[in-house]
Amino acid sequence: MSDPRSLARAITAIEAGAPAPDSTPGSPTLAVGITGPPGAGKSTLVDALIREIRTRNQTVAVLAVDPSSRITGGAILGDRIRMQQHHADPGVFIRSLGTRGTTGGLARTTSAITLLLRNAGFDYVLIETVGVGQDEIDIAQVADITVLVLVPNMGDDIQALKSGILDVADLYVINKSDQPGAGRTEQDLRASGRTAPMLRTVATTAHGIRALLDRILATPPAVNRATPTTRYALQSLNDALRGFESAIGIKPGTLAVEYPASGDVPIRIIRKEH
Ligand SMILES: Nc1nc2c(ncn2[C@@H]2O[C@H](COP(=O)(O)OP(=O)(O)O)[C@@H](O)[C@H]2O)c(=O)[nH]1
Ligand SMILES: [Mg+2]
Repeated sequence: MSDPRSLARAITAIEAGAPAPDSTPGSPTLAVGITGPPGAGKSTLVDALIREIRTRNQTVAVLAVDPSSRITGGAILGDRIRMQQHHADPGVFIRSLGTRGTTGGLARTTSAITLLLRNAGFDYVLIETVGVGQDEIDIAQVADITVLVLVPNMGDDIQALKSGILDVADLYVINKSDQPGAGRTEQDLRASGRTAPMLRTVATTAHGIRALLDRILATPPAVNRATPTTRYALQSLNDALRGFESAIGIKPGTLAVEYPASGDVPIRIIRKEH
């Protein structure tokens, strides 16, 4: 594994616009996206997962992506303090990414840095993102497995979540299951037609964390997802489209890259109807 300082320097360079590294074929890293609404307990869950991974003598890098830092800067600071206890551990690498000061978009940066961490040979890369906005759905593409963290009694709040984020999840976690209403959230998810597995956790006591990591390991990386290098290239193309939309004065998100699973079908840039 690369030493933390050179990793940190390489990450700063990527944030400043340096291109993604080439990917090492066959990297065994499992990149896991941990997404969900603010306050659902994602950082606490990541912290518990770090412990569980270390108990298994494996290594982990964490990317805390939090666009809310755009507004307060507080969320990232809080995460940093909470995760600081791992700093003395050479098997754990933690980096917060703000949206400020990144060149070419958060999605591009996250996907390039994830490649870097895959190359560095960590067993896991955990990517914590706030499950709001298109950026976050794009980031779910970077991960091999995406975990959506929800809480008890969500009811209508589930409908309020971007449906995209519900659909990209490979696993649903109902965290804070020490509070009543976990069954209600599960019912609401099922009622909305979602079929991915659901697990309950209490991140603050690590209840359910071992089962969660086992479940993550048992989940096949999403089928039809592109390789990390292709995903990075697609991300860059998407970022370029945002620039193009702005240049010709059309609504952001109108254009999309259509990347079919089958190699026989052409790749196209399409204009979505709104
Ligand atoms: N009761 C309870 N509180 C939790 C649990 N997990 C996290 N919390 C608390 O929920 C709050 C938000 O947690 P945080 O990890 O910062 O959420 P994030 O915004 O999703 O990263 C904190 O006060 C945590 O201590 C849980 O399983 N049960
Ligand atoms: Mg957090």
